[in-house]
Amino acid sequence: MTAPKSSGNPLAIRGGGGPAVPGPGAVAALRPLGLEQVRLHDDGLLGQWRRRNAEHTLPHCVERLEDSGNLGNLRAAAGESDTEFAGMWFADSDVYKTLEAALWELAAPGADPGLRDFVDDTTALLARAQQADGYLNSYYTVAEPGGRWLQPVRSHELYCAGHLIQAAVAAGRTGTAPELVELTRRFADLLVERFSQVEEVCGHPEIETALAELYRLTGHHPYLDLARRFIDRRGHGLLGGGRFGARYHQDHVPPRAAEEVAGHSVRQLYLLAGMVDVAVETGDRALLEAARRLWDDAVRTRTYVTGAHGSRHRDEAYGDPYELPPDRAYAETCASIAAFHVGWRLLLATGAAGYADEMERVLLNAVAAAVSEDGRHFFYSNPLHLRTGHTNSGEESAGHRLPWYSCACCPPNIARLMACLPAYLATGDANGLQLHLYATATIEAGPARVQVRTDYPWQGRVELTVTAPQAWTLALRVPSWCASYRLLIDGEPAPASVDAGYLRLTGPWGEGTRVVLELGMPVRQVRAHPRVDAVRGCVALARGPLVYCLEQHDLPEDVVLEDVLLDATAPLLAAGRGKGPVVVTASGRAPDLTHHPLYSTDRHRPGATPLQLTAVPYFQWGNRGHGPMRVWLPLSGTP
Ligand code: FUB
Ligand code: ZN
Repeated sequence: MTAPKSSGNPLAIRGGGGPAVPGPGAVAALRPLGLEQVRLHDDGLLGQWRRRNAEHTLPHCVERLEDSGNLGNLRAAAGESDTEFAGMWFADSDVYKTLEAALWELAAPGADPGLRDFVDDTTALLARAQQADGYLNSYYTVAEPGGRWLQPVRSHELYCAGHLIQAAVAAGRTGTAPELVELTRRFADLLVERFSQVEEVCGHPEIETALAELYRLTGHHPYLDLARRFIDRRGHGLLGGGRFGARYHQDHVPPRAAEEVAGHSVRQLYLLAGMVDVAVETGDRALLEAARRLWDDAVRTRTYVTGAHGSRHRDEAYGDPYELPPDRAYAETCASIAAFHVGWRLLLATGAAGYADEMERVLLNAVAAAVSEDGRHFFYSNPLHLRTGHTNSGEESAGHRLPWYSCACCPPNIARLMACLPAYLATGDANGLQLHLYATATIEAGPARVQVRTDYPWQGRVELTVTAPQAWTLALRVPSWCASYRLLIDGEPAPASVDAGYLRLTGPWGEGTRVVLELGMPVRQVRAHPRVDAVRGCVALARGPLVYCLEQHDLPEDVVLEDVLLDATAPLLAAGRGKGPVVVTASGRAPDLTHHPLYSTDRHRPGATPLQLTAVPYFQWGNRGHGPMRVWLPLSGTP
């Protein structure tokens, strides 16, 4: 078989950078720095997560791809084995996400050389599994040959292609595995040929953002045109409703006209990512505004305090406005990751700090909670309350993190996000540098060098050593949760005011100017909008960007977690950390409600025995054994 040549790339591949890098002609407020410019050190929380991902999560995913049959599927597609197709019909996407993670990871200093073998072997396997015309999908090669492109609602063919493209973009940007870029382009060219004029879309968005990224990498315009077409074809009923209905697939209203997020939350958020990418590359203000409007709607009415999206188990969907039950929260890990991706894109497009606030919230709470401390166990759904007596420990409502899932979309998604974490810390332009996420890191941005040292998010002190040209501006995000802060320059208090979420400090910069930002982090009682009925009369404890929770583990054995009431007026203290996390102590009480009738006219009175409560960061729950947990705490005095 001879493969047709790729349509050719009129421009050289634009290497460098990390994920979602706007092209040279894009209308974007900020420019990413890229992995090669940001070094995340291992001695902070984010650095530790990145390392744990490299040493545990990513190797675990690689092993699971073999054990679960994903790689076997591709071998069968290559005609090298006759094993039956294993797993979900979109199992190839797990391979692509893991491949993407490995490619980002290989850009890190000291990366495990074994990853290179995985990349090379998998790339070679994909090349063998690819069909002569560029088509690549093991399910429709092995399990349903002849079914190609026949089931756009269900098939996930373009979804899988999208993840392949994202892996190839990582290969291109890190200068690794050019063969992967080449074979992916042959498939992408086939998509352009097949779908440019045929009015079809995929049931699961993903191809839109992927094609826009491939355009950014290659400069090949048909990829961007097709991405835009896929967005504009949505909302016209092309998917035909089907079992799940048009809203599930965001096919009920054109994305440009939509006022509310709807349907399957991961699909909605991947679509939003594509909308922003296409908008900035084409200068399409209306499309960008539509994406901002939908995002605003999600954040205003359908986002958990942990930053997670999508409350309904049924259809893995967004609920109605304010439908945010903590115990039945679906809050899929992939939706949290997608929310982070959308936040990043909107931040780049607009420069507005609120998007970075959301990135931080979802990363440090919802995404972080989805991985165990050992990096090898994962949540798929992320409840904010695991009830005493929780019995449904199936995959969609697991009471503890599982090593893998029959639908394993989340673990490799975590791996690919964590592998390129450094790329999200900062942005830069000719005039300066904007620091969005705080972590111990070294950043080289053109003529400037910034060394960041911090114990964030445990402490609010961020120390920077800056070497920069005289006319240069350092922008430091002051998170929206922060009510008071202090700035010191070379040891002297410096006046500073926040401009649209950032402190903007312009030189003169001497060699090694020392800047210290102290973000006040008192413990806060956070209340939900009263329409979030499920948590009326409750507060969530938060400190800095972290949301806290109570675990049964920290209560006396005879106290039932659901009986605990927090004293509304008692002081909330952050307790020192030693080697562990900063915990929050509070006082409360726990009337024994075991025999309280399910319904009665009595108002139960809080018991008299005071109780010392210890709350731990939500992201750490479930790491000291299995047991009940809750974020939203009823206040004493509230029936
Ligand atoms: O359909 C592919 C992935 O599987 C979705 O993004 C997840 O929600 C899960 O359903
Ligand atoms: Zn998932």
